[in-house]
Amino acid sequence: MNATPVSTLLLLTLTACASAPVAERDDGDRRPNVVIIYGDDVGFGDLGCYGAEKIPTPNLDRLAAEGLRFTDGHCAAGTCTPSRFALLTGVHGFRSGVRVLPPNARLTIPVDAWTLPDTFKAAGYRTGVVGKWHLGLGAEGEPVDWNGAVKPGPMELGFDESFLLPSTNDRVPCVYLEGHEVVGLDPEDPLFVGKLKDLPEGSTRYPDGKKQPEAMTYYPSSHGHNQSVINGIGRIGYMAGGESALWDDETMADVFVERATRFIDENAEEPFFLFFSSQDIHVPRTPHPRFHGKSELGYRGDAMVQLDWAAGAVMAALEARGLTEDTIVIFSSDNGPVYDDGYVDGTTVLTSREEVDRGHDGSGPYRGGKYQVYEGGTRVPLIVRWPRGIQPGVSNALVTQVDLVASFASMLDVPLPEGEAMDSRDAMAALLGRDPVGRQFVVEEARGLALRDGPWKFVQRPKGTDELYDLSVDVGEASSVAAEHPERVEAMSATLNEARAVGLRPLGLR
Ligand SMILES: [Ca+2]
Repeated sequence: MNATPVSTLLLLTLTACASAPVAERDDGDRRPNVVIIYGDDVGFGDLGCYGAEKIPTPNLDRLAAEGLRFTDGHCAAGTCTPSRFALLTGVHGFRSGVRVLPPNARLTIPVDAWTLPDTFKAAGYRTGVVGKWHLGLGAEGEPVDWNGAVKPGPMELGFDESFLLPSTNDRVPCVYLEGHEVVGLDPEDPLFVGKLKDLPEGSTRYPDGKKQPEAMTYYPSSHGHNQSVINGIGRIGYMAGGESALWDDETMADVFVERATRFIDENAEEPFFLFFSSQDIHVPRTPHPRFHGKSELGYRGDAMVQLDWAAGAVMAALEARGLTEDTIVIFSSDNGPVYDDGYVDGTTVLTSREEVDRGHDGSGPYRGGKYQVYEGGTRVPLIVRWPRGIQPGVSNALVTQVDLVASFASMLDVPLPEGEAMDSRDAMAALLGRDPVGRQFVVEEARGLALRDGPWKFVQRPKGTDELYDLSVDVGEASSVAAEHPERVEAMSATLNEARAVGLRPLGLR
């Protein structure tokens, strides 16, 4: 351990603070339930409590008012798969070359890796995941048997229960997966997912939008989401068969809320961990018609209103069971905002250089969004509510979702196995509002890597000029000051390279 005496002392202090609320509980060994409500492509500025004026989000605003709203909370990466990988493993995606996965990709998380649900299970929790997965399914070298047992997947990674949108809503297969099985599949109409040339004879085919663009009746694709057309929406990847199992896009939020409510009801007597992973507001945005026109921003804004409704419904399920006081609810997102991400759905922003859609900036004051290593890519809404353990307020602490594994392991006195969750640090004191500073260093990943060191932001450009921003005076990363601070650039570059090699935790860097 290379930790300096100061950081060792600090870690000990943080650990002591973090375990206090559980130890002080007056009802024996009962531990708080934990529910993560995870948005998809929800930007810093997409919630009312973060400044949105054209999207009503009363339920999330209430969550923030009753909890701690972070202004410098980060997901691990500017895209979905590496971000979720890091959330669930405490390891940055770039270490394993994790990238956004194509349909039919294998499970990216090794089944023997330590995970967030493993942490809760080790503390005696029931664990469940409902919603978007996009971390792959099945073993390397073995084709996934969509008509049999689809595994390994979340059930092999520590989740007791699983109800999934297997990939993304713009990718095939467009079916739900419960446990290891596709829901509602008719054995007479088997499901095929794979290459166009391998589609079996005689099974239901979904028209290729490239050849039959008129099949895309919901709205057309803007760049290549056209390999299969399902429910009038073009998708990435080819599928055939499984007609009885096809999901209905417009009721997806209702289906996930119903499943989450069932999980809460069935596990109300025991501590539980629920990962509620919404498809909103990822493309294709297909909010239920009852949400149409509820924002001033078309499908994207209306999908955000739907997500807010879903969050409210999950909170209502907790309230109905009298679990509000006993449950830590975390709301966040897997990456920053995007507007046109493959469909002509009414957004006016068509390139990543523009950020404002009809007066609404989904990344708020921050630069960029999804796919980008600027703050808008990873600085996302982060709200933590726990009436019994958190004073409501606003925290400017620098925190990252990579730290959830080590933070909950610390809170629940679960030892992390040697070498696991290597990028995850115990940040529970910051998450509970008892440490106003949080991390000194945070790695941000997108198409490239960046490092935060307090207010300083270093963007590594292996094929170009490295960038440096002082967020204390340039929150929008408008002008790089790398030329004025060569020593800081060199130092942050060295820290990032070192972290890339061994992880921040082994380096002892806060
Ligand atoms: Ca995403």
